[in-house]
Amino acid sequence: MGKNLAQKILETHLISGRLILDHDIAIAIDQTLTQDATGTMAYLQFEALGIPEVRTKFSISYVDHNMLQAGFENADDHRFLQTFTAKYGIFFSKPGNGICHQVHLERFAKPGEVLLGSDSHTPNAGAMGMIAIGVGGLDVALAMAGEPFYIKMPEIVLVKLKGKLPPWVASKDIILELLRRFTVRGGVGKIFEFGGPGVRLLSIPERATIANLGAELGATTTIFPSDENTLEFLKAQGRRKDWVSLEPDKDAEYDQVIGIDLHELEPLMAQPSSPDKVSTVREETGKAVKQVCIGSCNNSSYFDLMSVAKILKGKKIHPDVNLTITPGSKQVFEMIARNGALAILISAGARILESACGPCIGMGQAPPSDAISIRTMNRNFPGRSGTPEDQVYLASPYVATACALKGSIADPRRLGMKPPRIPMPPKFLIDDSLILPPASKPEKVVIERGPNIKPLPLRGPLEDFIEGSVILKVGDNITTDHILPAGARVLPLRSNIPAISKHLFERLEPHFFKKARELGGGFVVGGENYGQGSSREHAALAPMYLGIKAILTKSYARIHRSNLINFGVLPLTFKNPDEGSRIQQGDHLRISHLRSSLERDDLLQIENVTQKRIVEVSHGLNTREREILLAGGLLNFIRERRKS
Ligand code: MIC
Ligand code: SF4
Repeated sequence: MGKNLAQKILETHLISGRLILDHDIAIAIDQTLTQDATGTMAYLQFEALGIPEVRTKFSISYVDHNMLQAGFENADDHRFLQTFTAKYGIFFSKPGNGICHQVHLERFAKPGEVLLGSDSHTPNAGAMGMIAIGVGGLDVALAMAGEPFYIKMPEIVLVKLKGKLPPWVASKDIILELLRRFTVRGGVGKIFEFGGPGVRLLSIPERATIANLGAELGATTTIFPSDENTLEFLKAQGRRKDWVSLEPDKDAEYDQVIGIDLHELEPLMAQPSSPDKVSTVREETGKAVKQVCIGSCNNSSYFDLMSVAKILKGKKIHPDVNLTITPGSKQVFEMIARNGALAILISAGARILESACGPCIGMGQAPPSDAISIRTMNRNFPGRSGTPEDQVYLASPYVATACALKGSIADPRRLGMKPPRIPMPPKFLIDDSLILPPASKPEKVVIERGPNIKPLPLRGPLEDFIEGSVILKVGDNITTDHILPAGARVLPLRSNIPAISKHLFERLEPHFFKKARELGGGFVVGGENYGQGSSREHAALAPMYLGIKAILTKSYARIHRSNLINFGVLPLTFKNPDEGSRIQQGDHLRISHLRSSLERDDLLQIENVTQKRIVEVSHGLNTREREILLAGGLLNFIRERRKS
């Protein structure tokens, strides 16, 4: 039987288990990446393991999220990261060097390798023919310590691309089409592997746009073959030696095959406030637009910004529009500065931002009230931009630029010009001077810890009896942005769990923190796909810190479920989904003989004391996950294992 691409890479990294759907597997990790907002915790966790140096082939720490230095906190965290990485054998990409996924694609992603990153858009590197998975910081810490990564073998879905994209239709529209078909939970437990003749027509940055937004499907990852286009890109990055050819076998088998006829696509956009609320630009045309933001780890490449410059050349943006443009990396920034494209963007009226996440994560550029913001980003979850009741649409750079010119939602096909063609430069501008290698004398490095960096809280072993009230009941598709918001106010507290916990669930229930404190913890009830979106483990650490013992839902997003287990919070699902509507906020719940029940069976019985009824829940934990929970979390589990 022929092998698909994902199987080929997983097979060469398999440490235990079999590559059979839903079987537990452990895989070896070649590379890790962290960004600053998840990195400080990941490195504190790594430190707690007491290992002198990382055991991966390559590990890197990027600084791109917490870039607004309105107080000492972020700058202190940057110093911590710089000194920590120097000491432990990790590369450090300085603030200003760019957004982690863009820089990683340019400089480090390697066909055939496996990358684990503490950011949900790590699959961006799948464009380069690698298995790249987004996880919580603790999973990255363990990978740096040489531990394998554990996962259930995902379903492999072949997305067969046929034909050619019509003019003004971008690769963003391909992934928006997939989001329309699959929704934000349709990809859970799946790897999307792209193939078919249409793939050959997509450049690496175009593939990255698709791979990046695969995270919005809830997918484990997305992967493309490593072919001539990959070689061309790597050569231009001066990395010819990193190329290997990687294709699925001709008779490769897949769990599912779907097709997209590229020539049938048209410009699409995701309406507020979910990446899967997809409509055609045609349907939305004419609505007034007040802000356009081009950039983020999605659509901030040299090709994207050159296209924007070509369209804007000699024109001015609409007077009612604020246009921001973020080059994805120093490489992109410097190249457009040197070739004059930057001058075109400035002259058209754009506000140029530094190479960082910026508006994507609410670090500035919150849009005005009651106004439409068009963004080339990957997430438009409610309030993420920093403005409550925001109206953020996601679209390609073509659409975004057309909107900036018109002052309303506009179809780029009506711009009255030919779409720009940006050839691959024979050589990108290569200057890695902002990427610092680890210290040659690590023993001399003193780690700088500012007062914002507080020790990592841990819980003890799982109790045999837990009880408490349902402090909060929420609906379907709750994102980690709902659970623990980001933005300029909260992000600087990422290294300080006691402080950040005050913001837990604040968007849904402003008194959550106070209630949790008064009640000494309790339970949270959710719906389908609970915890979608970001990999931030703070959305599990803060509930643990406030005494939340278990979450009860209909289903979970992959990364958040692992994060809950890693920090000793039980992720339970209702056996009968109707129970989700019966259970009420305020109900008092009790679970007895928890430890022995967990060891015995998949089902647990919860006593709803208020309603005087028994609720059956399933934990769906495998043996390892059960042991982690019994130990009170992954760090306790690993330490116990190392002692014995
Ligand atoms: C995001 O896009 O939501 C983030 C911010 O990059 C997160 C990571 C974080 O919360 O620090 C992600 O995607 O994992
Ligand atoms: Fe940064 Fe936004 Fe990309 Fe997350 S999605 S890594 S916040 S640019």
